[in-house]
Amino acid sequence: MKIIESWVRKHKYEYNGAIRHPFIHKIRDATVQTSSFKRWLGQDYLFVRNFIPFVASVLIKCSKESNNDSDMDVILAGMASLNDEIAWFKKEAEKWDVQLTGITPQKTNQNYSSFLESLMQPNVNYAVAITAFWAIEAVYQQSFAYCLEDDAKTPAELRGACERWGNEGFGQYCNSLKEIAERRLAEVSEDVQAKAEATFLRVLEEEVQFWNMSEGRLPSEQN
Ligand code: HMH
Repeated sequence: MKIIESWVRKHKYEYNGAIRHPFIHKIRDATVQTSSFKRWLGQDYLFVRNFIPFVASVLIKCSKESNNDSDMDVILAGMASLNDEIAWFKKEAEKWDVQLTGITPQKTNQNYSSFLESLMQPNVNYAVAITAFWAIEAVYQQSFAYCLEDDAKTPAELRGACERWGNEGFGQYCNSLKEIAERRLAEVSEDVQAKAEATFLRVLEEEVQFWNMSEGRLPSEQN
């Protein structure tokens, strides 16, 4: 079995915790509070602004270490979609009357950004960074695709957000990231593999905290 696949199985509980969070369930059954969605929107805009330099750092690692040209094309496409994402956030924020300028990142968001920054260091192995990149995108893809299933009651005004990450093209992009990660993980030492596994788990934890924050829970109330 492939490495990431085996981790997803091994850590099924943690993985499901991230992709089937109460916040997502509430979007799916139309019980999410507007204030939670708006909080998520503003904070996620800030998150994405910090995610962009992280992706740039993965692109740099790729250019230095990758033995496959198409890896860079996939990451570059990811960068391009972040450009669209920023534009989407600005438009969506206007629709919901959410102020994006001067918005303060919450503690949970800051913690996630610090973690991303630690992964941007040049000494972090490309295999570890690309695993994190895949996991971050995959959690959103799986979460929002769940809100678009036939039996989902996701309200019309939230469908745009769900389609942004839950669409099939984004799913294919996540699969491409996963394939890159699988290929690189197969080539590194067990020590680096262990680091990548720990990083995967950390991403799941950060994602859960992020959903918690969106629901208005304080860090002390989490878990
Ligand atoms: C918190 N995780 C968070 N925000 C996002 N936009 C993504 C993942 C996917 O890009």
